[in-house]
Amino acid sequence: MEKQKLWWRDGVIYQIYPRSFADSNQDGFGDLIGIISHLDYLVELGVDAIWLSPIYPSPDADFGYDVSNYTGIDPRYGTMEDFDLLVKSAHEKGIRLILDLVMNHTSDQHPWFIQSRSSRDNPYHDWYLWRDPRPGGKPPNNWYSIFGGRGWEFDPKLGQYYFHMFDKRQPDLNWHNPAVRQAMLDVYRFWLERGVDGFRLDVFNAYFKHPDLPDNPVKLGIRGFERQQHIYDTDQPDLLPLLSEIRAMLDSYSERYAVGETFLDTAEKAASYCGPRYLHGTFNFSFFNYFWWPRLFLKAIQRWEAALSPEAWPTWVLNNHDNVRSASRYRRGEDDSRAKVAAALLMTLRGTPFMYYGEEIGMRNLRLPREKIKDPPGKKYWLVYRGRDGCRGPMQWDDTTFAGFSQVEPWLPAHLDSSWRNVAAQRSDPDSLFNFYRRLINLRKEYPALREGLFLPLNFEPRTLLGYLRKTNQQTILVALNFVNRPNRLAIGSQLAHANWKVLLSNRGRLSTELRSGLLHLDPDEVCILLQR
Ligand code: TEU
Repeated sequence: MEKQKLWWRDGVIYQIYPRSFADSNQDGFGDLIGIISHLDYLVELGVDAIWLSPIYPSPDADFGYDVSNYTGIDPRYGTMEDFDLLVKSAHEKGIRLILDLVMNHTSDQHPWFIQSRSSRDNPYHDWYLWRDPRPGGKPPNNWYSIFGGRGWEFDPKLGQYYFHMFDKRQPDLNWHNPAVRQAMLDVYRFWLERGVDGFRLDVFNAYFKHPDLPDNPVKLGIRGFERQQHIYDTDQPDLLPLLSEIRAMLDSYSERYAVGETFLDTAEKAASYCGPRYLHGTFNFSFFNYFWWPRLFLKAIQRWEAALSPEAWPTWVLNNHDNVRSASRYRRGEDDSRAKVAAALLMTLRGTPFMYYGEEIGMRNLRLPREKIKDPPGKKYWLVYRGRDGCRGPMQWDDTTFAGFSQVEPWLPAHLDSSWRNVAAQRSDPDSLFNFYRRLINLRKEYPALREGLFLPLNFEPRTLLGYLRKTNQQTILVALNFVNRPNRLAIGSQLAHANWKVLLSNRGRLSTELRSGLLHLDPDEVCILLQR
């Protein structure tokens, strides 16, 4: 019998970068009413939940990932009434809502930090990681910021340094202080009580630092941050009890969810925080690191599957707001064939697929001249690294001047290809990437094997294609993905060859298939999904 459906396990989750999704009040920023007005679009696409990047008040040192009030809405996104309306409207349409909690650090403009730096004996002083200089005025230890430079910033008034893993305007909290822990758990409650269904935990495994703040051991690497083993500034043992406490709180409500962004992730590390006692899901970003090479994808899939305990549930991601968009990573130019193969991979693996706005129409990265760069690491390192703005461009709804995102100049420019790469155009084209994503999502809904089935690879050192089964006791689905732009064939073995197969989906118009030779012949860049009858 089919298991009862669970939205976060069986559904598809769609990340929205709110400032770039839809601008309802024509100020160049996306907003909550903009999202509400496109909920029907998300229903049409077939997603089950949306995750919003931070919508709290923020001075924008890191575009919302520097929070100055955890229980407010930034006026540029709207009001708390708008938020309540979003929760209600989304729920009415069967869409769950996930908020992004950024709790490793606050903004330096947060009242807690303003108090904290006002004097050494202020009650908030110990809410952050303040330390005296080492002899000679040197920083307290050798830690770096991942955004570049030393992780310690000196405050001349206090004569002390504070630690920041990210920008210096994002001071790290002292999670060993029970008041900090309590304040943060209260934030969870606040949003749970407003009807929020889940949370994405920003860099959760960096919350705790070793209480003695020892120097990290050094290793080979290019930049300071990469020249260290991060054994004292991340992944401390105090984290697990906290995750259990968060989980227990979530479990005291119905069907609430948490997915953690694993900082400096490996499959094994992400897996160690995922399961019934800890988080429902964690991110393993291995797909971000690869060229279009099936062998590496298969290795990453097997490593992630092997690392997770049997009770833990995988997540899969091709895109987020920190990385070059997959449509740009996998192919230059405007052909979407590979984007379709990638989409089919994402939607047919065992685990929850996470999509990122615009992925469904194959949005490409923006290319920005230096003076238009907004992202802090991009501004700092523009010669070698242009930052993350490229994947945060305005959503491309139609072919009007600002891509239907806004009627005024948006905060980042609309992509030049929006005159023809947009939702309106793809909606009316049956062969578009958008309609392909819809068909894939529908297949997931329709066939339990695609949601629950085991993942069984059919080829083990694949150079040009991936083939695998998704299999439950009742149902077998075969997925074949041709990674190259030429005809190809997958050897499937005699047992499968003699079964009776029905074509569920093909991007090459295939209607039937002849497998008795033991080979599945594939067209260039073909996605072929078959059901055993
Ligand atoms: O990202 C953490 C993180 O690991 C990234 O900063 C990554 O190192 C960087 O993007 C290089 O690609 C989270 C958020 O996703 C990111 O947007 C925030 O800037 C960061 O935390 C700080 O909150």
